[in-house]
Amino acid sequence: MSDTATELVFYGSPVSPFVRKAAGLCIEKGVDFEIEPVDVFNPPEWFVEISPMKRIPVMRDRSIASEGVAGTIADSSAICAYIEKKHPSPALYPAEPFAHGQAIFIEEYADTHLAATGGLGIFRPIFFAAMQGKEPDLEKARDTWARQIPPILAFLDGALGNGEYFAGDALSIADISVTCVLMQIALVADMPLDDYPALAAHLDRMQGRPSIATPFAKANGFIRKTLPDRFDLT
Ligand SMILES: N[C@@H](CCC(=O)N[C@@H](CS)C(=O)NCC(=O)O)C(=O)O
Repeated sequence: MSDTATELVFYGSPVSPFVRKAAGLCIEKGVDFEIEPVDVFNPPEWFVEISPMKRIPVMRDRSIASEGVAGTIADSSAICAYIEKKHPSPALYPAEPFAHGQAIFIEEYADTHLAATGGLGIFRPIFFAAMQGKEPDLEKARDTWARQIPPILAFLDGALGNGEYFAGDALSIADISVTCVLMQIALVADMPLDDYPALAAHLDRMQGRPSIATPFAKANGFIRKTLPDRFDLT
């Protein structure tokens, strides 16, 4: 490791919404980081050692250790909570206790329910098929968009209500998580949100932030090489 190496490194790829979430938090805070590519489906041995769930991202804080398990944290939520403690300003977790609880819940909802539904039901059937030179499974993706995604979008739209942010009155980890995970669908398909005006407006505002736009542009550049066009799921 050279003396000038960035302190925080995320192992993974910006194609992962969870890598983009951690990257987005750092960009909002003005914290330097780098992304070191790891193919999670064909990982090197050293990565398996630091990723107990065999997932990306894993973060390393090189000020703690530059190799081995020491200094590493797996899971984007744990990574983001760590970075918040280490670099508290600007705060991306509400100080008010109830808003804090809400932010953590919305983050969890995005990372689990939305990510599993959109990832396994839309992103993977389209992009993984294309990567293998196969026809995208549009039947599955369209069924997911038509039947499983609407209640999730309706919940998120209702959670926003008339508010600008998901929790409290400022940007938080909840806004970053929802946007990163939702945009995984937009990597492979058109994502009309006309029936969810609060969520559509939130997404629009969030897409204007470099914390969202910059990592997403990297993912989009990668995806477009294999999949030049997005699909219409309606
Ligand atoms: N809860 C984890 C989820 C991480 C996750 O699922 N990452 C995906 C990539 S988006 C992964 O590594 N998948 C590997 C696999 O499915 O085998 C987090 O927030 O970091």
